[in-house]
Amino acid sequence: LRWITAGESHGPALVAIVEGMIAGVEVTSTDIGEQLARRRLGYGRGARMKFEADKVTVIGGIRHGRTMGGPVAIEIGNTEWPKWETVMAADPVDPAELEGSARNAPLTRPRPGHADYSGMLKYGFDDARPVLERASARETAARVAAGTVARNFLRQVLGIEVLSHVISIGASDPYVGPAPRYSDLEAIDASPVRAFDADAEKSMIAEIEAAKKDGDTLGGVVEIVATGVPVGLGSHVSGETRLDARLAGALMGIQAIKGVEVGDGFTTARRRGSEAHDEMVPGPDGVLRSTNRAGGLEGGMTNGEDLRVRIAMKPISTVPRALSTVDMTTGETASAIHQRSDVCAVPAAGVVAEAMVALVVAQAALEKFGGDSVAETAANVAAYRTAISAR
Ligand code: EPS
Repeated sequence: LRWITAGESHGPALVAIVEGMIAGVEVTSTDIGEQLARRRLGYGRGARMKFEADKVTVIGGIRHGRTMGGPVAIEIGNTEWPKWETVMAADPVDPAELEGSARNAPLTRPRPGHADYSGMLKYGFDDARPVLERASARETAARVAAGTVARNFLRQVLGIEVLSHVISIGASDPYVGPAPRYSDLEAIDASPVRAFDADAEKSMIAEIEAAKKDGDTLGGVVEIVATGVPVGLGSHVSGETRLDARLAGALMGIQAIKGVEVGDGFTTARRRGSEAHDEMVPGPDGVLRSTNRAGGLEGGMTNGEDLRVRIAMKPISTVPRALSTVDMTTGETASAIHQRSDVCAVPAAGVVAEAMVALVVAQAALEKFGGDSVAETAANVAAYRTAISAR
């Protein structure tokens, strides 16, 4: 399974292509739209979320609600496009048409924390526009669309569900307690900060309100959980086949993510071995664990427990109270670019992270079980389950 996205924040559309999905997976544009709607939720989002609608068109790979085995291509139209038609035109435009356009004014004051500065130098631009258009987290809409195909495959063929919840925003009191179940997802999505717990939610909202008042932005921590994962996805045999490495890579690839923790991660580093691992006890259908500190991953393979990973998101780098920078044209001290911005996009990042986890787990599942159709892959999964339950 491979996936790729194309498109700019203020271009006509984003496109996602998922290649290598088996035939027979049930996916509709409504399913994709529902996931995209979840990504738009969240207290602290900026004005654009109010008027940008995600317009989904499936371009290929799905017929009558089922994948056909070919690449699945999904387009998400930017409803903002008419305002950017000239500034972001693919074909050359008459310079007179751009004259006096505020939208086209060169952006020469890179935002600390953003891709602007390195991108301008690396790609040889005097204007940060071509960098920020692609660096923008608008692109995550395409990832969520791609992730929906993986999600539906995991549910239909393996009974795997992927969910997420926000642990903390800024310096809010972090959630401590058991990981939620898939049945909790509706309640989590109903929380304006996608919190699992009312106290944690209150503390997160207070943080966002305070940051907003101060013209500031916030990051936070999100936990992603996958339930129903069979033993043996990923492999210990090489660094690049380890599922934890692949999950970390995919999650770090989300805009603004600065850290990934598998299971109890950094807390486990402070524990003694006797307190760090998940002891095994015999159960009716195989080995049981009394704890899940490892986050469902041992030796780079799933161990049958829930997958549990956390991501750390940095505060959005478009800070309303603009930071100091250098104007790349004049070389003088300046205030960083500021247009509009979100105060906090941590709740949305959880939905994006679910998509990335779904894609990576689906990729590992297809490697393990193979097949070209739902019937064939499901039969392979059933045979494996029977084989391991006999041990
Ligand atoms: C983004 C900046 C904002 C967000 C955008 C991501 O856009 P603009 O600069 O046009 O105000 O609204 O997010 C989305 C449009 C989205 O759908 O998530 C950025 O710089 O990352």
